[in-house]
Amino acid sequence: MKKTIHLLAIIALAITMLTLFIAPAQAATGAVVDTFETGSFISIIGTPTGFQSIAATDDVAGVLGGERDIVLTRNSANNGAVHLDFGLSFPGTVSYASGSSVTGSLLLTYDGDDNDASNLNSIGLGGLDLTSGGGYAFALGGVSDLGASATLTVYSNSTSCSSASIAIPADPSYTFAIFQVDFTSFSTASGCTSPANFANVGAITLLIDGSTPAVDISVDLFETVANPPPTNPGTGTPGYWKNHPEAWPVDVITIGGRTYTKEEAIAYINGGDKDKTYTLFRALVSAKLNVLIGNDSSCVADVIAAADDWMAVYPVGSNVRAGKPNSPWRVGEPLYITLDKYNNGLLCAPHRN
Ligand SMILES: [Ca+2]
Ligand SMILES: [Ca+2]
Ligand SMILES: [Ca+2]
Repeated sequence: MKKTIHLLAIIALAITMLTLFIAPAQAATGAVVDTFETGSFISIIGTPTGFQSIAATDDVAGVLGGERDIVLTRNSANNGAVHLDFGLSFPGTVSYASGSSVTGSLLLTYDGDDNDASNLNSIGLGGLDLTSGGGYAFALGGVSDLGASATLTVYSNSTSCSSASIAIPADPSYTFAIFQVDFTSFSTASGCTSPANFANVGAITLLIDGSTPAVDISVDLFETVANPPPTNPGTGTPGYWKNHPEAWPVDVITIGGRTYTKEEAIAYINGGDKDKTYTLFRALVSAKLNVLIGNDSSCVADVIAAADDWMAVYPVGSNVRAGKPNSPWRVGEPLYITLDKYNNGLLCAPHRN
């Protein structure tokens, strides 16, 4: 057993220099859950034999919720060793190791500063929005000599939680890799009756499975991944889009549930303004094209949807006149004004010029 641990330390030192040169994740970084810079060394060894569990909490600045809860468990019936270290096997890493014929698990919980590793406070993080800023996945960096699985569980409250597992393949060369799991891959976890809402998160757990005897598992990164912000190539007005058919990103466009070819749409854009359906049509076509080429749509997504609903009832050419007290344009005009501002680069995306 001791030999195994010593050998591990030697391998760790030998590989430390190599790991420094491994490229970071390609995706944009979202919220950090844990970087495992510091933490408690915990060891279970000897008698009483069989199941033993040790719980601890680490208050660490930079860890999600300010505190990491730890439960290290030995499941095998013998008196062998299960170790947990931070930074000893590899710098900036939590490492789990068990002796031959010894099995166990490591549970890390992020549920706020409750000073209680034995109980889960399912609302301890206070309704964190993991989707803000484009967050869409978790990234876990790690390695295992014999292979292991990590199960992530996200809680919105005690009855709404979702989980997903990451398989860490066996790699005796100890080359750290980054494993990503999308929020959409999660499903309702056992013990819960409904899925978690990733925009309202109260706790996150990471369960590392040590059911393979003598397995070594290290994790150096636990964070969320976000889509890069829109590049905002710039918006065009109806005048731009009708004069630059070659710039259209699509050949057909759907407005109010009806599909128009590029040529049909440009013909309608060239229509007059007495019938206000033409006015909203050209603004909506332009706004949709501006979004399709990669402009930020966050400030107009609702208005585009509302304008689509309006044009489903009043398709282009249905002769809606402005002015009358009960004219549908009283609803349509505010939508038009917002879309026109967006198309002129006055809202959340700049003008193309
Ligand atoms: Ca806690
Ligand atoms: Ca604490
Ligand atoms: Ca807790």
